[in-house]
Parts: sequence; structure tokens; C-alpha cells
Amino acid sequence: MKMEESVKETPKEIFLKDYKAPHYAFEKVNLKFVLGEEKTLVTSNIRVLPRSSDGAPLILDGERLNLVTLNINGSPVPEGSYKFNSRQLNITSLPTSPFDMEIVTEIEPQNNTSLEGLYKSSGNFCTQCEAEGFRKITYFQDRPDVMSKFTTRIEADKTLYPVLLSNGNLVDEGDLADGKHFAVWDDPWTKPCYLFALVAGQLVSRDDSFTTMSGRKVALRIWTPPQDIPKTVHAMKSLQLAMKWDEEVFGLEYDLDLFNIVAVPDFNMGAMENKSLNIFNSRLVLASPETATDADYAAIEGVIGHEYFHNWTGNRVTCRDWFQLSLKEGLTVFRDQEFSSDMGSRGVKRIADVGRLRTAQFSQDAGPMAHPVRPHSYIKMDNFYTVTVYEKGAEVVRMYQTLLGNAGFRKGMDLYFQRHDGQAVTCEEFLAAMFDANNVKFPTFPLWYAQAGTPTLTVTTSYDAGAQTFTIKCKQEVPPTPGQLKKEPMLLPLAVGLLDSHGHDMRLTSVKDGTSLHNLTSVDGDYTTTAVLHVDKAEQEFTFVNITEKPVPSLLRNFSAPVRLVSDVTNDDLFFLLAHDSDQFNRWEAGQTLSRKLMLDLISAQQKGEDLSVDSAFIEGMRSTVMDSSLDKEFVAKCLTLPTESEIADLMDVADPDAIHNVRRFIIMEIATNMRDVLLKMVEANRSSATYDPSHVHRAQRALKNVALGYLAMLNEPEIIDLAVNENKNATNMTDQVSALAAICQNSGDARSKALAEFYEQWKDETLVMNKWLALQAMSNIPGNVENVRGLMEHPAFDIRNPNKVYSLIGGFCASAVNFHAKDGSGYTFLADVVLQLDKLNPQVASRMVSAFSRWRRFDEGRQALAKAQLERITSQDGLSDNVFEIASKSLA
Ligand code: 0A1
Ligand code: ZN
Repeated sequence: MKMEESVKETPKEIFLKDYKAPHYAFEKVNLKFVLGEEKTLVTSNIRVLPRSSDGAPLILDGERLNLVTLNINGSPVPEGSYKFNSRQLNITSLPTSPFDMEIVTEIEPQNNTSLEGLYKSSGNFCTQCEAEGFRKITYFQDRPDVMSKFTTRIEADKTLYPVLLSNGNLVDEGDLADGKHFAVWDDPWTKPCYLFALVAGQLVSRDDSFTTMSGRKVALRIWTPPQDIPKTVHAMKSLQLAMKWDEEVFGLEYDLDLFNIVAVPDFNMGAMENKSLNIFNSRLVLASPETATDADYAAIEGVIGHEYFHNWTGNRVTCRDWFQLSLKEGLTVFRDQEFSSDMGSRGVKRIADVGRLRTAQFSQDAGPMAHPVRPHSYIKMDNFYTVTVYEKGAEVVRMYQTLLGNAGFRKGMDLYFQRHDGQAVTCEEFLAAMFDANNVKFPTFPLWYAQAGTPTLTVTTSYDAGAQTFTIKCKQEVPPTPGQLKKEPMLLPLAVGLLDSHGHDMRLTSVKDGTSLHNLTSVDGDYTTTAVLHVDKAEQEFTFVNITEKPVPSLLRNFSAPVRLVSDVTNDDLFFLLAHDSDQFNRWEAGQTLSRKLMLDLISAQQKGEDLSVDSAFIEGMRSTVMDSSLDKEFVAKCLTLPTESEIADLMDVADPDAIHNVRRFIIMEIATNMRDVLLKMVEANRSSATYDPSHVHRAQRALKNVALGYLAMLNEPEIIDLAVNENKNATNMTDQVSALAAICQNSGDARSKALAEFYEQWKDETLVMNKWLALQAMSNIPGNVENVRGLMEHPAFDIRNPNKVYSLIGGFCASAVNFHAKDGSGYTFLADVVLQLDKLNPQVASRMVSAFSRWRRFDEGRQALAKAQLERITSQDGLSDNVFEIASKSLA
């Protein structure tokens, strides 16, 4: 075909306000892949339906494609009727009635290191098309509102690629000449091209089944290389549990007779919900007690659930455009959170989810990459698969549930599917289904989709003994963010309980909001113990009546809205809540609030050169929580864990990584010194039995034991290091082994080097375990660790082309504030070197790494200058990807 036109490669910003429906629909797509070692030939036959008779050009997306032929209704398109550049193929003079278009392109999957489109991983072919990877396979309208029925024929060498998979049902297969074979897959459901998938390779499957609520038997297959099959038991069980849960909780049944999952070692993200052919990063499928931790087991359960749940929230109802990403992701994260809560401990799961939201999302929302749950613009969509779209998006969905109740929320979901099954829709349509089903209108709620920034909710309370009323005054402020200086108040549900002097929940019967009096009822009575207040004004007052004694308020129960809460609750009240609150989240939160206050106080003492000391009430609060045998042990482990260094950095005017680290370490040493015996007992009493049990009770024991061991080991006493060395040696599962190793590695010395070397020898052939070994060393706070990390980049256990290795080593290093933010700038230079090297191979991964710079303005002037210089070095690089350019330039803006 003729030469490409050159296109000016300036990054282009795309805006939500410019959305236009496509001029052409693609009714049916027949794809043929001839997979080869040098070249892969892709033939695409599309039935095209013009949506108007205006003869608009058909613009197809395409990148890194070699166009071989282009035919319309069986004849080549004449030269003057099409043109293409490195991004698009533009066809004019088209028929105004339905027509058939055939496009043949050549691609080189074996040289595709970006891991999007069709690529090779460990010798097998696989695809990743979300968000815009399909355009690296063939020319197409690569946008989610173009939904088609796909049939896929795959031809390949039978010995090298015995297994050929795509979406839907296998409708034909057979042998071809020259040792080749073929398979034809037909997907009866319409879908956008981002849900297309193909896999070809040497794989075997674990087979099982699930019988749906209407009695259909669905074949379930999990595909891996032969040696990994024993590690797929947990993933299969998780899939079956997820399928059952979606039927029971949402009435949603699977809609095909086959569901495939394939595990691949090289994958940019966690997993992908391609219709009936989910492709997973192997770390989220493979688990055995010896090689995977409790956290890995939980992540596998959650992500298997997440991808499966997308079959309805994402696939059957998809997004109109990528700005609506949270429509599927926020909703599906909410669903996977609920699934995991039902499978384990609801309270502990909520604590973990809020911890992640506060550490990662609040910080994003306060920085240069702050964007609304539905962004207004992007340069590269891949950069918007963020904690804001996912986790804050899930909080927005949770607020619907809190406002409408569980039954009301389910009614909204039912109406959403009733109205939009088979469609590509927007967040407004989800909101309308929720509100219409419940006959409500909350005019300020939609702002959650449009306004970035974490609201601050300031609460002051007062008790009037004479009137027997308790008043809560609320002030809501949404901070300015880049491009959005003025914000409006938004409806947020504030869940409140009041505790009496015995620590019991008071009965709440009615509350006054302005002039109106609302009755508070729960399902089983004429009162409630948790009232959901609708805060929707900048300033607002709520008064509870018939409150017979001065209560201790439990505010924002279960973290009912994603806000920063500032309240006048005293330390005494917090200790009381820590001991008594019936809301498990708030009980933990009371302890965290106390810890945050303590840490901030000690940091300022340290900065003034004063001596540090921890108040005995704090230690006693910790001790009584730990000694309370009525509590869930995983909950106790969470209570014992101090807020993260980055959570504290976020609360300071100028973040001081060294002071934060020293203070956190100091408090842990104080706890370990004062509670040495209790902690030792906790280690002894919570050892695992020889057979691993992933159930909650056993996981909880391990969690508690390992926090205790980590705290004790911080003391660096020979006797305790021996204990940790023994725990490491005698561990019967990876959770205990790697926790003991981490405990030992907190201090430099011979024990550390020996333990790391032995671990390497034991596990060097298990690539996923090696990721833990890399991460542990990368995250070390030992001064000057950057050189060690540079050295590890040359180690056989590392491979810059494998995203998991990069996330473990480079991501792990950036998570260690002390070394990444080293005063001499060595951490910053290192990261910039790596980003520039990575960008040439895999822009998506490079861009995730460069994000570690985005909070550079939070630090002192010296660090700011050093980080800025590295960001400028990156942006001035020739040939930089749009991915890295967007993050680096927005960070500098
Ligand atoms: N939709 C998938 C995750 C995913 C997102 C982006 C990707 O490439 C930019 C790839 C996968 C999920 O939410 O599970
Ligand atoms: Zn998802």
C-alpha cells in the first residue's frame, strides 16, 4: 500500500465535552489471525452500517500496523479515497447503505514490548486491548460505543501453539497443511473491541464447572503452563464463589456455557475482563501455601471476583466513552469489596479498603494529577486507570447504598440492567436508574462525578442537658484542584451513632435538620442506633432530640463518605470509642486518630530537637486492645499497626520523610519495649499448624503473630533476632516465612544477609516468590539503599521487560520514603534513569513509575529542586511517550 503521511507527534488532549457519536456502526466483525514467528497476518471483515447519509469519512484508529490491502464490497479502495498516518486510517467516498469492508494488516507481536495489542509472553501469544490496544492489532473504530458481534478464526503451528482461544463458543477446529491447525470462536454477545481477546500457546487447564441458578452447567477452565496447574485450586474456588455470590446478592447469572481464565507472566495490570476469556497477571491466579501469602490469597479472591463481576458491570452494560470508566470500575470495585467482605471479615475489609483510599487516593486528589471520578480530559487514557476512578469511584457507589439502603440499592441495580442491557452508557444513566428506582432526587450528588479533591468535613458538637438535645454542626469544604478553583457543596451521607456512659449505642428516634424533624427508623423498630445525616450545604446543623445524657459521638461510621473528618472529639472520647464503639471501623479509627495526633506531635518535637516520649495512656490503650480476647485477631493486628509514613506526610505542611520515619520507628520501639512480654506471647500463641488454612480465623492469627514479631525485631536484640530466624526457618507457609524475613531485614547485619541469601537459594526458581525478595530489599530503609537497588537491576532475578519485576524493585524502592527522597537526590536520579530506559520498552509501566515524582512540591526546597530537575530531564527527552509526557508535564505544571 502507499506510504504513510507524516503526522506531527504532539500529544493531543481529548475532552469529554467534545464527545460525538460515531457515524458508522459495525454490526459484525469476522477476524482471521495467521500467527507466525516473523509476522502475524490479520484479516478483518466488517459489516458497516452508516448511521446517516451524509457521507462522512470513516476514521479508523491504527498504530504500528502494516496495511496490506483495503477492500470495500470486494473491490480495492482507490488511492485517492483513503489516507493514513501513524495513528489513523481515513476513508472517504463511502457507500451510504450498509457495506462490507475488508482490511488486511501485518503485525509483529514478538517485538511488541508495550504489552498492549497482540504480544508474546513466555513464548505464548496473548492480547490486552483495554483501553486502546485493539488499534495495535488492526484498523478499527477503537472506542467503547462501537459494539459488534465478533467471530475469530485463529491459525497457528500445532506443536508450538496447541491451544487456541478467543471469546465466546468454539464452533469449529481442525488441522491444516504444514503442521498447522485452526480454531473458530463465535461470541454471540455484542461487545466493544476492548473486550476482544486471543490466546495461543502451550497451556493446560484445570477444569471444573458451575451450575447456574437456572440450572445451566457452565464449564470453567483455568489455563497455565503445565507446571503451574497445582497452584490454581484457590483461583477456581474463588471463581465458583464469585459466580454464586453474584446470583445471590444481585440476581446476576452467567450468560455463556464456558468461562476461561488464562494466567500470563507478563501483564501490565492485574487482570482483564475480556468476554468469557479473562486474562490475568499470573500473580493473581497462582497460589500455593508455600509460595503465596495470605495477602496474595485474598487478592486472588478479590480480583477473580472483580473480573467475573465485570461480565455484567462493564461487559453487558459498558461505557459510552472512556471518561465514563468509573461507571464500570467504581461499580465493580464496590462489588468486589462487598464479595470479599462476605467471604471474610466485613470490618477488617473496610479498614483495609479505607486505608488504601486514604493513603493513595487522598494523596492523588491533593496533587497535580487530581481529577474527578469522571475526568474532563486526558492525553493518554491509560493514565486514568487511577485510584480516583477505581477506589473513590467505589466510594461514590457505596454512598448510593448508604443513602438508599441495601434494598433501595438493589432496586437501582435492577432498573439499571433493565434499562441498559446491551448498551454503552454514561454515569448519568447509572445515577438516574438509582434515583428513579427509589423515587428520590439528590440534586448535589452528581457533583461527586465532576469535582476533584477530597472534601474536608469539620464537625463540632454540643450537648444541652436541659433540652436533652445533642447538636452536630457541619461545615463542608471542597478544596481547589488543578483547573477547578471553585467548588460547590455536595450531598454526603454522615453516619452517626451516640454512645452512652456505658459505651452502649443510644436509641436515636428523631433528628431536626433546619426546621424539619425526621423520624429515625430501622427495619426492626421505631429507632435506629446509626443515623444517616444528609449533609449537603456548606454549613448545616442537626439536632438529635430525647438524648438523656451527654453522649460520646461516633462520627462517619463505617467511613460513610470519602472525606477528611476534622472534629472536636477529645482524646478521652477517642480512648472511649477505641474501647467500646459497636462500629468496628470507627473503633479502629479512634486508635488511628490517636496515633496520627501522637505522630504529628512527636515529629514537631523532633524537628525542634526535643526529647521524644510516648504518653502511657497510648501504650495502655494499645495493651487493652491487644489483651481483649473478644476481638477478632486480624482487627487487633490492624489496631496495632500505625498509620503509614505517606499518610502522615500528607498531613504535614512540608513533608519531612526522615522525621516521619524516625518517629514511627520510635513509637514502635516504645510499644515493643513496654509490651515485650505480651508481644512474645502473641508470637507463641498464634503459630500456624503444619497444614495451611486460608480461612479468616487462621489468617487473623498469622496477621497478629507477624505484626508482633515485626515490632519485637525492631528492638534488634540478639535473642529476638534468633526468634525471628527460627520463625523464618520453621515456617510452614509463605506468609510466616516472608514476614519473619521482613522482620529480620529491618536491621542491617549478618542475620539479614544470611536470611536473604538462604531465601534466594530456596526460591530462585519461583519467579513470583522472587518478586517478594526483590521488593523486600528495595523497600529497605537502610541508608544508601539506592546502590543496592541499582545492583539488583543486574541480578538474574530481575527483568526490566516484566512489569511485576519493575513494580517490585522500582516501585518498592519508591515506596521507601527515606531512600527515594534521600537528601542528595540519588533516589530521584535513579528513578529518572529507569523511567527513560523503560519508556522505550513499555510506556504504560514507565508512566506508572514516573508518578512517584508527582508529589515533589510537598517536600523542602532542596528536595524540590532536585526532583524538579529530574522531571525536566524527563520531559526534555526526545521521543518521549505520551504516557510519560502527560504525568511528568502535569507534575511540573
Ligand atoms: N479493566 C481491567 C484492568 C485494566 C485496565 C487497563 C488496562 O490497560 C490500560 C488493562 C487492564 C480491570 O479493571 O480489571
Ligand atoms: Zn475492573
